[in-house]
Amino acid sequence: MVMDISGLNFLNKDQILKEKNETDFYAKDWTGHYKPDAKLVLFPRTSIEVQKIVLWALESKVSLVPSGGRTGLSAGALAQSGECIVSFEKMNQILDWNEADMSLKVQAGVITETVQKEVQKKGYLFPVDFGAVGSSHIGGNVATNAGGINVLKYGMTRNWVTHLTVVTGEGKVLNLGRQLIKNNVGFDLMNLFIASEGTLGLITEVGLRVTQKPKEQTAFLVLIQDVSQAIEVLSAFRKSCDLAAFEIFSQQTIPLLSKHSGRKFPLQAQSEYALIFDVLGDSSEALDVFSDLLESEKLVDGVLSESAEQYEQMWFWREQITESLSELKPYKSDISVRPSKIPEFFSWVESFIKIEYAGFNVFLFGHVGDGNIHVNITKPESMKHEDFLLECQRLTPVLFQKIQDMGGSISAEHGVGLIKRDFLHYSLSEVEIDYLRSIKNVFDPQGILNPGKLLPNL
Ligand code: FAD
Ligand code: 2HG
Ligand code: ZN
Repeated sequence: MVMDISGLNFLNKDQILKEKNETDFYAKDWTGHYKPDAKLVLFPRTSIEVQKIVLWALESKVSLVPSGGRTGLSAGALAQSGECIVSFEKMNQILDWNEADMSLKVQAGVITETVQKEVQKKGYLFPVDFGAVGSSHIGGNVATNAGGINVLKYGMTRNWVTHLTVVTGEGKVLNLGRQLIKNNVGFDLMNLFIASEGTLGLITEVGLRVTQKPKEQTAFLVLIQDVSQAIEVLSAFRKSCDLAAFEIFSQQTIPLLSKHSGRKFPLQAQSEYALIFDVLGDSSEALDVFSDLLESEKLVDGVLSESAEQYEQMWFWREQITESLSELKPYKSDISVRPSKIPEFFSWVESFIKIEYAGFNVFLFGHVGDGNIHVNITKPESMKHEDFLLECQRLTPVLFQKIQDMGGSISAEHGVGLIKRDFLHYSLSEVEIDYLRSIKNVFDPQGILNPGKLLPNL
């Protein structure tokens, strides 16, 4: 079907892309696996232009897919049925900084790292942090409620949002939150749009609170033999130290990263898992805990950072895992359980893969401190990619059933998008899914916003 774009004459030439070889780039995220197909990409510069785009889409019966930095891992920003992409790339202005309020206001297309740097220049911290901040947009972070490495201390993106300007699927502009710290006037509409993955409205402006920068920050990189020790080590440090991040990765990731970078892992001893965590403030108490744990053989070995350079070198082994695995095109799942259940989850996954998927490799890593694990599985070398995808289809319901049995969630921080929408019932009851549908109908009654994402088809 040809799309009538005469109603888009409020946009300049450089705000519209029509050629397939150009639109494909904007029609997919990091998920891979899917074939992109978008008719059009639009680049609004203001909230008013976004509103006009929605009104045009309603009139022309066109579906819109919001697109941020396209680093999403759930195919949320994917267009595969000739939709129109709304890219926020040109909405990249920092709008306001207010020292007294410790608050920043930006357009939705500002890159996350730019927000971090801007806030740092002012002497403060924006603590949402993860491997893709150099490309992801703040609007995308809000739309997915991104987590990352600092959730243990600072919470998820939601925790930092004080304002959203949103254009709903009806073309109405809402100013929500108003950068207030306290604002209890009935239901919290602003929070409904956080983690809504572009299905309720297009986020055009974001107000963020910031916090104090820690005076000192020390990274500890330690080896453990058994995953149950991860939780013991977490508890031991948490009792007396201010922990920001607490992450785990299995030893199998190390040769991959070494191969990519030529770097040498700083610890020699053999062990099943490594933990990396940040201690804020004075590290003397943490050093005592560290020595006690080494002495009682709860830790195999460990180092701590003594300079900014060492800190960066140590975190490299955690931050770069996704990039290093990407050429192996792994099956990925992002799940959470209560931290106390992590050991049960690890041993279940490992023995399940060993028994049912001999020859496959499982890489377990993630934010163990908050119970969020990333399961990455790669195929045996001899297996064809299509066969691997079929095997993964068989695996997903078994994995999600285990998560349901453990009282966990099938999506911890990456969202639902397209890849998990048909599995929502493993985490939500039918009644809850019905309420989600009702909310969708309130804000997007014609279903033009990111159709087919987040909610299972009826
Ligand atoms: P996109 O991928 O462009 O879009 C994501 C979703 O948001 C889509 O549904 C899209 O339609 C919607 N959307 C985007 N912009 C808007 C808008 N302005 N209004 C309405 N809807 C919008 N995620 C984590 O949570 N923690 C991690 O630790 C983490 N690490 C990562 C590491 C790597 C190497 C990579 C590649 C990804 C990682 N991610 C992580 C996933 C991803 O970076 C986050 O989900 C991020 O928040 C997505 O932002 P984006 O701008 O790229 O959004
Ligand atoms: C991380 O924590 C990201 O590194 C990506 O959330 C996880 O690649 C993954 O599976
Ligand atoms: Zn993560």
